[in-house]
Amino acid sequence: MADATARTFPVPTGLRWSAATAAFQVEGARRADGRGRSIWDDFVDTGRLVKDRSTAEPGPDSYHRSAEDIALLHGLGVDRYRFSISWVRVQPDGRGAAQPAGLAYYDRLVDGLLDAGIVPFPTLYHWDLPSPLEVGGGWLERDTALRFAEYAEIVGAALGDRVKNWYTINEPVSTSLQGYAIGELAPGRQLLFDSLPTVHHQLLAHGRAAAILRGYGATAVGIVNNHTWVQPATDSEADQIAAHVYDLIHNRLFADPVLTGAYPDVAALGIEMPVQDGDMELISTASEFYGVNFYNPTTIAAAPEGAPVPFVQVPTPGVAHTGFGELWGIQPHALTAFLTDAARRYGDRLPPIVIGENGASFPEPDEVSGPLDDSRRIDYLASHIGAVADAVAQGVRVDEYTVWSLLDNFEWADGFTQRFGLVHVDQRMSKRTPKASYEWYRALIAETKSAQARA
Ligand code: GBH
Repeated sequence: MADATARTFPVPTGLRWSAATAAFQVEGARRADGRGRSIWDDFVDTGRLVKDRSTAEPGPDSYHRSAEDIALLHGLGVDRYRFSISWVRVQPDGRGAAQPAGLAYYDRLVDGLLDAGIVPFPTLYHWDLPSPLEVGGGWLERDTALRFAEYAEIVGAALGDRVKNWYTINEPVSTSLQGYAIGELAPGRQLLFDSLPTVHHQLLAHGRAAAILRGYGATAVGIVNNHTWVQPATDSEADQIAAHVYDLIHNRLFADPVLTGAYPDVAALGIEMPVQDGDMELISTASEFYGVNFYNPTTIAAAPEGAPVPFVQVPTPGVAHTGFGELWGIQPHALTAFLTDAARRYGDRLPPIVIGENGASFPEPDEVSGPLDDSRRIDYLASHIGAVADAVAQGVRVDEYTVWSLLDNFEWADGFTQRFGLVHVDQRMSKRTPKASYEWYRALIAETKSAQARA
């Protein structure tokens, strides 16, 4: 059955395949080896901001079980593994000397991956800002970008001899909009448009870290943004304007500076970025790839008069949705539309695209006695890989596709209530049980590789 689903959709040839996780979501072991505190420790420890009040422990407990993760990746046959490095394991206070025990964990992980023939492709920052830096203003402050450069220096020096591919910052849009503007994610601030300096400081941190990592021998460094395809709820002028504004804020505010060296014109919205001399050159230094995380389309209507922001998100009509609710619609051609639009908009400035995350959660039990038949996840993945193939057929260069996630894990404010894994993980015993989608992805990778070998 899994195979039948896979054959319904085209599969692009020549792609590299990967699967992803992030440190805070899978590692557990929050007190091990001198690890410091991040804004996510603060968020979970309030005991009320996370849906099921879970604390990210033990979860997959990858800090102690990375050998199991590597074996699962090896079994899948992926070319690469996307994981993230925890800043507070490396620098417990977000500044100063490195913590050798924390770094040693990543050292072992990298060696284990290389031994298994898997290219390590870490993310330097996946949302876990050291708490002391947040106390000082977090990403609202330029100094945080400077601290980030220091952290990149330590990690580059430690791993740069073996790690050549890096993502700098994961989804600055989520940190800015959900973390600082509306407060759904850490650090839980509700600054609305006043959050926007966090955009510039994260992009600046990306630019500085990329230069540093290249200095340590990296051959591919890029940012990875969350992108969505924005459609107006109706063709009324008000909805079209609202959708345009949302597209500017969610997509172009993050992509334009990196790909064109300038922010889109947001002055009309009262937005001014704290740009200093040289920043835009650094931010737009050509990257070897552009990272795109894609989950769902976004349908936008004009907000009622007097609302704090001029747009509201409404369900995308006529589409099914994931376990995350009716706003997370499933519309694969929205991914094709985003990719082809980006290729048109940015032209030669757009480097090859790496899909850094794509995946879906559906309600699944915490305990299983064998492989879950997660056919809806298989459908989601197959149809989105097909959407990538459609974009490739229209001339977009996509080099890599990454499933979110290798493992069921701590889904931020939703705790362990949303499961994205190819591999089921129960919350308390950290037992890993591959789902049907794991076997499906394994077969897909094997098939495309043997097709390539024949070609
Ligand atoms: C990614 O972020 C994260 O990088 C990863 O850590 C996380 O586990 C994964 O995705 C799954 O959530 O307003 O209902 O339309 C996800 C970024 C931004 C995707 C908000 C969905 C819109 C939800 N998300 N977006 S909705």
